[in-house]
Amino acid sequence: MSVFSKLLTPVLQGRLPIQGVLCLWQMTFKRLKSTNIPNVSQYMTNGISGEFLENINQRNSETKEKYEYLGTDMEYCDELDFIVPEEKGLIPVYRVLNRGGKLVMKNQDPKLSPDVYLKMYKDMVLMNSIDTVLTEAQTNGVVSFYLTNHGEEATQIGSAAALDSEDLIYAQYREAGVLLWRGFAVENLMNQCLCNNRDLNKGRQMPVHYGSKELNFVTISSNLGTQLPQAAGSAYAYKLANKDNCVICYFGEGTASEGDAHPAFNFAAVLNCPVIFFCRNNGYAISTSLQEQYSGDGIASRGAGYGMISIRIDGNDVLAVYNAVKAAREICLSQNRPVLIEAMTYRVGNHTTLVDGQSYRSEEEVEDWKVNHSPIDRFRKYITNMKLWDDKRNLELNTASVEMVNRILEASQEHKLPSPEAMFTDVYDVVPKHLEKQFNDLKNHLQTYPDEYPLEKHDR
Ligand SMILES: Cc1ncc(C[n+]2csc(CCOP(=O)(O)OP(=O)(O)O)c2C)c(N)n1
Ligand SMILES: [Mg+2]
Repeated sequence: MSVFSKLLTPVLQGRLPIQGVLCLWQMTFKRLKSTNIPNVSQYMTNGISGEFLENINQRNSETKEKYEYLGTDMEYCDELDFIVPEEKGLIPVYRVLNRGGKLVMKNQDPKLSPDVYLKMYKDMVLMNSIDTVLTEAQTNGVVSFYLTNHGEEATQIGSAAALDSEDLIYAQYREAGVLLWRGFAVENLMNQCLCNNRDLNKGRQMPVHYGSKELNFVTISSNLGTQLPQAAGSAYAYKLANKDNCVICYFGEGTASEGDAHPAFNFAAVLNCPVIFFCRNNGYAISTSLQEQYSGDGIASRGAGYGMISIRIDGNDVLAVYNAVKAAREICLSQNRPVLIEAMTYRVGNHTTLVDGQSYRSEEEVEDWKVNHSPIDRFRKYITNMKLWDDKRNLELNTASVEMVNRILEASQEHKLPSPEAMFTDVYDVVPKHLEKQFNDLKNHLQTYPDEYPLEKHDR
């Protein structure tokens, strides 16, 4: 029996006055309005006419009734409308240059000076040369460990170029190009990888764990994700101090699955912190592919859930990276809020020198990215079209760059390793008793067994 019949039968039988019908009608209508979806379905199955429902929906939208909830106003909807992520479509990828290195939209041209374009290109080539030389050095036993940035040069150089030198950087480990852009000497980089006595970390870190106080680059931690909440905290401190600078935090898409990512995103958004979360989505977390890592639309889609302005960009297009970070920086500082950038790129090299082989991906896939999607090649085409570059200069740069890196590597090998004492200093203002004891034990041990250790290679 429909609602109409239920109400009208008692009236026709004289058991209920017409005022009672109106009262019941109002109650029914009110209930439908306030409880929306489940009741609509329920009444539908009880046989309410389509016209009746249309009237209710129309009335609801006319009155624009809101679900007021503790300071927020939400719209009602009268359809059982689940959010189905795949129906929303994938977030598009912002680009400036197409694969052929041509500007797609004139109004997206950042119009940087020729000097900046040339520095961008040269730093990308330099990064590539350092990777090539140090990978070989690891094979030859000169360094204990290394990891390359091959294929991801544009994410690093494009983002670094868009920042102010006083902006604070938290990196993961695959962002050495950011340091190079800031002026970190190749010597510093080599000394760190060789852990010698010129290493700014005094040999107390694994290779590639660079850091530079002078260049506002916080020393890398191996533990994935630690940089994320630290970056949110630093950005909060910057905001409280009214600094005109933001923080940028780099991380891989695999690291976005670490527990630390959640508090970082949430604190940054809730406390309105000026931090750019820059995710390098390079397709893999060691051997784990994207399909095995997440089932949603990548990392950019997560931003909205936290209330963060977000964008997905072509990480192999250095100008797209530049424009996105430049704009993100402005949003951070003018609106005091975090921005999430997901840069789509591809890790061409092995995860590290410890993880050899490509059993988790095909050689064809790697080759395709290397040959057809190279960020360096794309930008070279662009600057060549602009008549800033040519093949001859390119050959000279590549040769000179590898030679220079090799020279610096050789010179770095001349330096001694830090003294054993360096393990015990610098952490505490005054060396605590237990460390002092350990140091004395070590000294005695080395004096007793001097031939067992290559002490001549260390500072005294
Ligand atoms: C807390 C923690 N868990 C696991 C590891 C081991 N680990 C080192 S790198 C890595 C993959 C990270 O992938 P991603 O964040 O995508 O960065 P990518 O290497 O691709 O640049 C893992 C699991 C670690 N270092 N720290
Ligand atoms: Mg990754």
